[in-house]
Amino acid sequence: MPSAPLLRSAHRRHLVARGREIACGDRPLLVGIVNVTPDSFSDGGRYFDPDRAVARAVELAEQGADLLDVGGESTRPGAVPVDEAEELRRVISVIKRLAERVGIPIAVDTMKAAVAGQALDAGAVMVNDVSALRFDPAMAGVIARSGAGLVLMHMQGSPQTMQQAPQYDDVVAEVEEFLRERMQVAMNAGIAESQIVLDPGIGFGKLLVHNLALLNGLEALSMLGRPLLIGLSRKGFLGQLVDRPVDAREWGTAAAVAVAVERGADLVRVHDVAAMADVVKVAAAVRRVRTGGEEERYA
Ligand code: HH2
Repeated sequence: MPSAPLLRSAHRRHLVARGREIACGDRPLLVGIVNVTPDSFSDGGRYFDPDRAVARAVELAEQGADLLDVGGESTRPGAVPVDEAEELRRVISVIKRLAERVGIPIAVDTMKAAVAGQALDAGAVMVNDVSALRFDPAMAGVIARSGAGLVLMHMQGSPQTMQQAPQYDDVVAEVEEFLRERMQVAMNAGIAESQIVLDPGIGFGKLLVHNLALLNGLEALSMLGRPLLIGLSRKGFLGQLVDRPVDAREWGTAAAVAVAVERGADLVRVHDVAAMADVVKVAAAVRRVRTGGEEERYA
């Protein structure tokens, strides 16, 4: 178990996205999900209309989102891939309008370099690439040249195949090794360490037991020295635990978000920003007292 001062310093992390400092570590950040898709697993179709997507994103910002993550391609298990022209049509106008309306940083959730490039031109400052630079060989160059923030996420297989037979000997060690290697690939391509965020990829090629092990193992991943993002909102593993449909998993999400924050998540990607803001505040206070010796703050 590392000493408290080590954990404390490990938790103040410098994240820079296109010259913009994003304060990571002092308190966990809420990343509001904006799915401009007809088929996302939990809210597919609800915000497919661009006006609705913009209205939803503005609402999330007003509820306290620290960042917005705008995506035009579902990555749920078995999702049908979207071509570049269609993905561009879905996300670029929404990002452009949002960049004029909200002050918080905007990320684009895409595996395609062309979508990332145009999203950055439209006002995004981060790219959330769930393939961790493995899908599109041009992606690393776009990130390096633009100075954009970059989320590198672990996934075993592809969204089309990932839940067929996920297999690990030691899921935490394997995810850690993968993220270390992808971070090295990114840096070799000219991306600065300060641009990088890491994500264990909950639900991406993982069984229930793997997702639970990763939640428990977040502190180990935290030792990679970069901010940790976790996306678990309404996901299937919660459905397995609480036996509820996707739109009734808010309490399950709350419990998992609390554990993730207490274990070291720096950014949580959620659909329900208003509710999760309180969850994050409470869990972050518990973490601070445990890892930072900040009891006096709550005396
Ligand atoms: N999860 C989803 C999508 N993108 N990105 C990161 N970095 N981490 C995640 O865990 C993650 C992600 C899946 O959730 P959602 O966007 O709600 O659904 P869909 O992919 O069906 O649009």
